[in-house]
Amino acid sequence: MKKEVTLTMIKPFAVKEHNIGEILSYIERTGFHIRALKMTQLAKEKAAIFYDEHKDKPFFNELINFMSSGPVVTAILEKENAVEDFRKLIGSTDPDKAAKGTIRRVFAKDKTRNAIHGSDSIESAKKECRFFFSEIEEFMY
Ligand code: IDP
Ligand code: MG
Repeated sequence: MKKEVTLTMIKPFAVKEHNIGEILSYIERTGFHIRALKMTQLAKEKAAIFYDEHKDKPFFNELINFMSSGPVVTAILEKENAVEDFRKLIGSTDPDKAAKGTIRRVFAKDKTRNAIHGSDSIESAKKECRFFFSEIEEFMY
């Protein structure tokens, strides 16, 4: 199977709870190769662009406020079938529904503070990698 990249972001609550190391370690142990990594904080405007597809949802403002409330750690992950496998690894959006052993089941607090992001398609992954790592072109295949 062809190698793929996906974009992850450890969200502010998980950063605040000192879970960066454990989450990255889990990601590496399950076969993902970290190709780029940065810690940053999203301005509200940037968070709103990232989550533009949800702009009409009732939770949008809460989501944007939360996502800009503190630092995030974002990374490009590489693996065969990375997009689909990483979505499986993080689990359902709602941590109460996330399967045992998934990152959200272990580290999420609730639906908003659900610990981590993972791209939902190959197309989104490319777009999101470019969004955070515009300086790195070689990963954008
Ligand atoms: P995903 O992160 O699993 O792809 P999406 O539906 O794309 O889930 O939603 C983006 C983010 O918006 C979620 O990760 C979560 O933080 C937040 N979110 C989604 N649905 C709700 C909700 O019903 N209440 C509060 N926050 C939500
Ligand atoms: Mg999504």
